[in-house]
Amino acid sequence: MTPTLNTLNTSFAITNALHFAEAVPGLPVADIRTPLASASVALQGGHVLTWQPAGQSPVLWVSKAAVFAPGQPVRGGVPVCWPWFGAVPGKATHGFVRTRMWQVRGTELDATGQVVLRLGMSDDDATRALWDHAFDLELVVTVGSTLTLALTTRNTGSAPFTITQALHTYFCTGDIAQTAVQGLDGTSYLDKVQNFAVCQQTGDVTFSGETDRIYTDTEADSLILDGAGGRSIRISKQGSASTVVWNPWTEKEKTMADMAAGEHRQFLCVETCNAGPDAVAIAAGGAHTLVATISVA
Ligand code: TA6
Repeated sequence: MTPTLNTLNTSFAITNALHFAEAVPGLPVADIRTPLASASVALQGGHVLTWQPAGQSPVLWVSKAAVFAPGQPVRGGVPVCWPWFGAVPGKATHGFVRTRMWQVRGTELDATGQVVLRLGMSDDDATRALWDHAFDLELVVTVGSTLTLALTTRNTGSAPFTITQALHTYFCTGDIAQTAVQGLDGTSYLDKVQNFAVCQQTGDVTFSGETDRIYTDTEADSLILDGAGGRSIRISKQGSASTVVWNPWTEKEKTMADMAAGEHRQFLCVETCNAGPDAVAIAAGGAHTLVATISVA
């Protein structure tokens, strides 16, 4: 049962820092505004929608055509893909948690003025019908002049399980054709556009068509060079062996009802994951944490 806005604000609001409102009826969102940054986080999906550090333009991108409705994934921000990344026959792409309601477990204004929001969900009959394991999933979002997302999976069952996962981050860019991603030079990737052919990256990743790549065995920072926007965005990570880089370009964009015409030019995804061969095995009683830290360089 989703608590009412009144209950959420009574229990978790922070004066002059965080309060809950409804993006649309039935979709509560934590609205965060401090001297360091502003952000918004939907309880559905544990979904960070926006983040804008003080003095900067928005860093996370959301489509003008995004759908905000119960049970619908939102096109933008940081969708949480779990317990699988990508397509699984007969099941929702990117897992089931991005369309389920998460609970608020705690809120805090820390000593440095950052807002810390703790969200979580665990297994129930509905999730076990989709994926027959007992789990607890917790996302800790730390909002300040940097943005950190820490996703912890706990295996609360009596048998091991294996997951793939992603913090599927959509970043604003002034023009995708003037955008590059550094940090992946010399690595291997599975190219979804070429039926997952194994390829080698040489130099920066640049964009001149649909780009959909799982870079495997990659733990280094990525740096987005936004030439048209005149800034760089750094993505540091822990507990992540894969990096996905995605832009749909023109033809794939046309197939997406929740992406407006031409929007592919204004965003790219650099995703902090464990995908493809980089699946994570978690023993009974074990845990794993995936962390992404985003900063404007
Ligand atoms: O991470 C890239 C990708 O797997 C693309 O293939 C594309 O499907 C994208 O995710 C968006 O997926 P979604 O289910 O959110 O439309």
